[in-house]
Amino acid sequence: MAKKVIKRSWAEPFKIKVVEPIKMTTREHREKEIKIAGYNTFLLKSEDVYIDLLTDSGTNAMSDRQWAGMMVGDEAYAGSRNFYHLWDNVKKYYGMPYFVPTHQGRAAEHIISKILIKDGDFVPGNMYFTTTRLHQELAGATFVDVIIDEAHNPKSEHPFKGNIDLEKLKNLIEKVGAKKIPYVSVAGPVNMAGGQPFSMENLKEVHKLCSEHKIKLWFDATRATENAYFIKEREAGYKEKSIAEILKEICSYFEGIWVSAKKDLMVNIGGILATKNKKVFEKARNMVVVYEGLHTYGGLAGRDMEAMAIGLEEMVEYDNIRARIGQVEYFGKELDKYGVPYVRPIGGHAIFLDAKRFLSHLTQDQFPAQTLAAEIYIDSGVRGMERGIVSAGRDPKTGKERYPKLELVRLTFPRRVYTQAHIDVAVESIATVYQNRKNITGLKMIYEPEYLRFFQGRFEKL
Ligand code: PM9
Repeated sequence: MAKKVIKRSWAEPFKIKVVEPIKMTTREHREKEIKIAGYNTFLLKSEDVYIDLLTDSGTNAMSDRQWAGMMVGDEAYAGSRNFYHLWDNVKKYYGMPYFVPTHQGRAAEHIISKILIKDGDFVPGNMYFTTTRLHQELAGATFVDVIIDEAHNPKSEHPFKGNIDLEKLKNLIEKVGAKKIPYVSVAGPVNMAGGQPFSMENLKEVHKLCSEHKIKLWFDATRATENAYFIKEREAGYKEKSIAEILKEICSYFEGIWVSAKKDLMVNIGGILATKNKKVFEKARNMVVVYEGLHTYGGLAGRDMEAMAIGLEEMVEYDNIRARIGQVEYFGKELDKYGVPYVRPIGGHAIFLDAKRFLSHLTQDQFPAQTLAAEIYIDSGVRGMERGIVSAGRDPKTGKERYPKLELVRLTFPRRVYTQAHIDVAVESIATVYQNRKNITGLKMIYEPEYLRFFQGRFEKL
């Protein structure tokens, strides 16, 4: 008898018009290349990579509308019409009246950190992000992690692991005083926690507490539509709301946002700094001409701003986000068949392998996640990224290693780029490495740059 249909599958809401060939290399070649790259997947040449799950940053496939937009770039030095299109959409989708474009997210982080932070300040946040914390520290602040404890536990199934722990935040306010806290830095979903969202309920509570102490909230809205998707799926009262409505409500609790447009907006380059505060905006508009370019292009070409403007319209389409997060879910569920440990629940943009459990025979000083990312590359040419002790770096005051609880390898999905067949190949490779895990030895660091060492650090096999 024929199998009974019990569910209807979803599919991507697009078809493929342009393709870019990729090539499979031999294991021997990959062993040589990863050694040359100092066992750092950031230092590989992309032509030696088969399936590139390093990041979803600037690696997304633009739509035909976005490519058409590139052709109507107005490359005037000042007052490009694409800037005004982008500004209109920043107001429409984030609800922020004032806006400065930047060449990417960290440029916006640099500017806003310099404007808001004074030497000796404290910036609480829902787990650190590498570039965000660095700019906060370089501006003179100490970052304080106030995320809920569950976020540091890869096995916890808490649906909103991006939530802020109100007690931790209250304690910090009591300890250092509200005047020493220029803003609370909120990201969602939280990248380093495994793409985990915060809930609207938690955001409202944080906003209430901060309002009582006259502390502002600033939002890293880099993947905000994914947070909005999880609120729609998991939080009571939001099922019938659109992604655009939820995003607007989230932003309403913030004084301002910064965005790496290379993610949600599905462009190759771009950043956004937007706010409701006119004074902050005026300072940002003045600083952008020092570091980025005139305030109507901020280090971007007119065509880039047009692709961003159109990306803002596409990023809130439910079917797009459903398909994107659906890919990550599919990947996780396939890994379950082989018992591969990864951060639960499945997050927004990536699967984060739990390297501490995967390579439980290695100590954290032997860089398990760095080792695992290299081993997966050697096995199949699939490229992921370390998100553990190397990414966490050293405490800037003591110079000591930070030893994060999470020691992860991130396998990230560029939007609209790979198919289910690519996922199957990646899963089989990870499962193969898992089955051979006992034979894997760790690494030692032989070159350590001062800032963001995960990008350029080099390692040798122990
Ligand atoms: N994120 C990512 O791969 C690219 C650089 S770090 C490997 O996840 C957040 C939440 C990000 C982010 C970049 C930035 C910086 C800010 N916030 O890369 O400078 O995930 O555009 O943005 C990366 P830019």
